[in-house]
Amino acid sequence: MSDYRPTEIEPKWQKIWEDSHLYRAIDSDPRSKAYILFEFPYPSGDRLHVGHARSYSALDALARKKRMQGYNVLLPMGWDAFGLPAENYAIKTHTIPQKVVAENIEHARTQAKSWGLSVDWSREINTTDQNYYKWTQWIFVKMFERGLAYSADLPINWCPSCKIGLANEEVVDAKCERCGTVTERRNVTQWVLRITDYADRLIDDLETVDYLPKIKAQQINWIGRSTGTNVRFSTRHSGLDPESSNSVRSKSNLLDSGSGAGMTGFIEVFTTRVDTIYGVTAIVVAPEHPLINKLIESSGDLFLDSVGTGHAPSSTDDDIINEVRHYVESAKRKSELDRTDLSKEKTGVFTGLYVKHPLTGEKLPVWVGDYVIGSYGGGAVMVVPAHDARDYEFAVKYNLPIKTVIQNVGAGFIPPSDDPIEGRINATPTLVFSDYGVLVDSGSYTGLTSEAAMTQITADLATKGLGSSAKHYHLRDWIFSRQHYWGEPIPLIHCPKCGVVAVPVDQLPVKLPEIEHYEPSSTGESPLAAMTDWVNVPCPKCGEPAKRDTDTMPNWAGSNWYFVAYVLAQKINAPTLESGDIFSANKDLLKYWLPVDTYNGGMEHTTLHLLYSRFVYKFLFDLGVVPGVEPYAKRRSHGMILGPDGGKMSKSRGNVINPDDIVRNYGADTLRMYEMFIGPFTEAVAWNPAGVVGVNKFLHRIWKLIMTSKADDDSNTDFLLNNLVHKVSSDLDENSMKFNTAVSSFMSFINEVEKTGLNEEQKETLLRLLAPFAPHITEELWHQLGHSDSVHSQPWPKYLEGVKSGAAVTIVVQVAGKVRGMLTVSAAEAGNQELVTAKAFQMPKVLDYLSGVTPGVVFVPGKIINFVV
Ligand code: ANZ
Ligand code: ZN
Repeated sequence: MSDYRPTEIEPKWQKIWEDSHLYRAIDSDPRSKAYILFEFPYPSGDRLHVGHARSYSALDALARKKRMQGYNVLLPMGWDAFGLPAENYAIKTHTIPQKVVAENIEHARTQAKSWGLSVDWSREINTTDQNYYKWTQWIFVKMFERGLAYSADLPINWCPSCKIGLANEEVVDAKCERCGTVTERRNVTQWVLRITDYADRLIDDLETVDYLPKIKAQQINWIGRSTGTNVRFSTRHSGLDPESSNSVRSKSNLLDSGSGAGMTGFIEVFTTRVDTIYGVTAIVVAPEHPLINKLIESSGDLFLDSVGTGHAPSSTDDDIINEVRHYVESAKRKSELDRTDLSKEKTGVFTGLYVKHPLTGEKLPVWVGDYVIGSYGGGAVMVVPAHDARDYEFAVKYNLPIKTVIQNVGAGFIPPSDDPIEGRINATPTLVFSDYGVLVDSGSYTGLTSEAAMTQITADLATKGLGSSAKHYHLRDWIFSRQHYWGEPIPLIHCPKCGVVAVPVDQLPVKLPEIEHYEPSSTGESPLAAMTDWVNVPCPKCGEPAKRDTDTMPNWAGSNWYFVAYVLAQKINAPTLESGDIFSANKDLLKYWLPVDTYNGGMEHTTLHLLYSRFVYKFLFDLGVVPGVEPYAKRRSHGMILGPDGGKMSKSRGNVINPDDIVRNYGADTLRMYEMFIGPFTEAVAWNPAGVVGVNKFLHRIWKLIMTSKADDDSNTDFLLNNLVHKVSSDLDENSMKFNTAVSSFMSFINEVEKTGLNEEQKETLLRLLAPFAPHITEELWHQLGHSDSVHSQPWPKYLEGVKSGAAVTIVVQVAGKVRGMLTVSAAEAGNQELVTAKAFQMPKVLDYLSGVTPGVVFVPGKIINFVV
């Protein structure tokens, strides 16, 4: 054999590896375990792409090195196959999703196998397999039983084109994430998971894991924990000036009948800046605030009652109510994203109501404005135009006074104008001072720092029963219902007598029935609702006629626990009739393998997939069925691969690189090594066809070097090879992930040794070192060298201390930090301080400065010697 022919050797070795179970992970083996995970792919019609190959090649290299280091490695793979893409593809191709998914998986599996991944294929899982989703449903039933799943009438984002309710995170720029259509809001009864119960733990437990800092930040920001003060603005006006006009009223009955956090007689706001409370000039409530409903409903009699001052409802009152009603209706049509977009103009309407400032007793007008979100804090804000940009904008637009109460420490103080109008006109948004500072014009708090004032004011408000310190989260509960066919059926039954009943665990899975019309229905109901045979079932509790829930789970459901499923894969795929749950029955196994040691995937999954799966894992921990509170000890992310033109790869741009073509033309080893070589792992990089050719040439040179070169007596090769061992060992490591520099150090090594050649031992070391990157060529060459075992079962090469170079080394000689000359010694001598000192003392320049003194010596072996006087 003389030529490197990847298309011949690659399939050959792939088959031998598979037949010999070379990459099997052994349950409960006494070796240390290493669980290495890449995100399982969605088997789409577009097949696996070069982005998958990037992550899989790199993680496979890590796994292979770990195996050679003596670890019991688990590198599993499976298919995340429920969800809209498959359903949409099925609709497009007029093929049932079951068939589409089976074909796509078949194809993707063939692709992945052609890349020579050291995956333990005996653990392959598929989220759409009924044996798998039985347990997805089981987790839901447990959540339901524990009160973590509840139903709610919620305004959902409705995509009129996909005809589906979307979670907030599936709406991007007010458009459907999948099809780009502008979404609408609709109220639908949904199943919702109480992820907010876990908000603190989802933040605090991050301290126990090793994630890229930006990934941790994403988790924390998404949860959005914010600490501050709830402040109550009283709606009773005793002691205030009597109102002088009809449009200025104290509708005490109306307001007393409840608002805010269940309090009566108050509007409660949440603020992170209670130090600015003396600068409050209005209150703005969200259109969804209960007060607004009451106000709208109060037209006519209730309105009359609520005035409480005996005067008749005037046309002004009706005008106000109508204006508020219109405003609220138009707000409903806007998405939350639009409403909170800082660049959008703030709008609002005066409600005709007033509240009392809790510290000054001042009368403050109440407005309704849609930049306030109904579901956050108390659904109301105190408006501090001088110190909050949004409030400033609102105040300028509606002529509300602007009062400066925080002064910048250090910087020159801009005195507040006595004339609020003038202050308003002269002010520009850059004058909004939103930092902490020192309080001015703030009664007895004047002079305090913001920090001190926040503590003090919160305490004082608490004493008066008008406030308390508070924590709020931007995270919302997780809408878990989809009105679609291609998902796990929600395992609940609606009984007219017993209410909502969970399907008993021994009756799981609730199988997704085969169906003719799986397209979304225009009613917004799931297509399952039309399957009366399937829908009508006896109630599991009372036996009376009842109906199945017809919603399905979101595409996240299966990926929430798939890394747990890999551990139990054989048991999931070939279920026995064991009673009880699969997790409890296999506690020891889970304890052995979990948590995942290194998890890598796309940056697009580091917010929600990570958050959801961490939540579900914590829930499983609370059930006592998994061994820890965090599923992934380490999380990394790879950058995207862009097209050769530097743009995002897309069919429409025509810049998509198909990994199958690379395998066919150059072989999988070239694909793998190029994908690692392409650039820093975490960065987005453009595909470069010339780079592929370069890597392929490199592999041809390796082939030639191993097959033809002979030992040459050059003592420098051992030195270079030993350095290569050092470099590759530290680059190919889950803590550094410098796959690209590892590959380039192989390339420079080849440049150095190609002329001199390698001896047998050096060849073997090189092959072992290269095996994780290019598993096929190294396996073939290993056998060509006469071995009958696998290179992948060999120990990882060790870096040897003290291997010296035969080449010359230049050492910088300094006296008192100034360079006085260069000294050339052999590599063997370069680390010897005494010898280098002696030689340096023979240099005339050095002697000039040092004759007659005994200097101190600072020696950096192989680099610098500095004499200190
Ligand atoms: C007065 C104030 C003065 C505020 C100031 C800020 C600066 P985070 O950090 O996101 O929690 N806010 C409170 N509830 C809101 C709601 N439902 N919709 C919209 N905005 C709301 O933000 C908390 C701040 O956002 C609160 O602090 C409140 O404005 C506003 F100089 O209160 B602040
Ligand atoms: Zn019943």
